Amino acid sequence: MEALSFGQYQLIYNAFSFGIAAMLAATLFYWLGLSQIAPKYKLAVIITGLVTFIAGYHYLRIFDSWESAFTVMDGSVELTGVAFNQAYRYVDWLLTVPLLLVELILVMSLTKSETVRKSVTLGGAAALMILLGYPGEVSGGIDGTRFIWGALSMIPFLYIVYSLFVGLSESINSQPGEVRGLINLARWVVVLSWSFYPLVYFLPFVIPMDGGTATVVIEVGYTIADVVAKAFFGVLIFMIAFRKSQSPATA
Ligand code: RET
Repeated sequence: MEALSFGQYQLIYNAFSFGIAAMLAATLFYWLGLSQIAPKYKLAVIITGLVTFIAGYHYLRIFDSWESAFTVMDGSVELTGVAFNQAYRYVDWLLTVPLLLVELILVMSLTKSETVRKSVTLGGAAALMILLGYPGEVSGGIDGTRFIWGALSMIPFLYIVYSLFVGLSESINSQPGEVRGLINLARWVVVLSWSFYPLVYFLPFVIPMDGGTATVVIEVGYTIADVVAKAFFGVLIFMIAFRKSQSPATA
């Protein structure tokens, strides 16, 4: 990790603080709203809250690790020698990314065997994607190692995007009218917010930038993507579950 300017240090510090607040508030919102949800959809909403709770915990740890990595005095930022722990993000994603897909699948109320099959294949691909990205991220440099692991991780990523678009489109058409639009939107939010991660990962290769700028792009970029992919996506899941709970046909 390179030394940062005071502004760069602060920007990342505040992004992490925003991450903690957004994830913990989202958790409260979903769980406090559980009484509005029919029993059939409670599991999807409980998992939605678990995802943001796990993320809120990890943002607390990330924030802590960030503070330990630097000393700030009179506006000058120095490295303490304690490494900033990149692994928290990947541990978080390993747990939450498969759960996010399971959320989407559960709220669609498919048949039991289809639910299990889709959860296992998509959840498994998501876990593989994160495991393959990890060695590239922690290697530190913007170099060949980062590029190759990132490229390998793109394979399961593209499989997931493909499955969501082609595989789930059929099930979406059989959904009740009042939630079809919302489920379609949730599918788009997954694809667009998830595409943001590889974009952030590869951006320093495309646009030459110094180490400090690359750190800001990566940390702030992942944080924004996390809030959209977990907290905002969770609100959509909550709304789908809520509408289905209100409708006599699906409750
Ligand atoms: C990596 C490595 C480079 C290639 C790809 C990646 C994809 C990461 C994704 C992460 C999604 C995380 C979510 C988190 C929280 O909700 C690992 C950056 C494709 C898609 C959704």
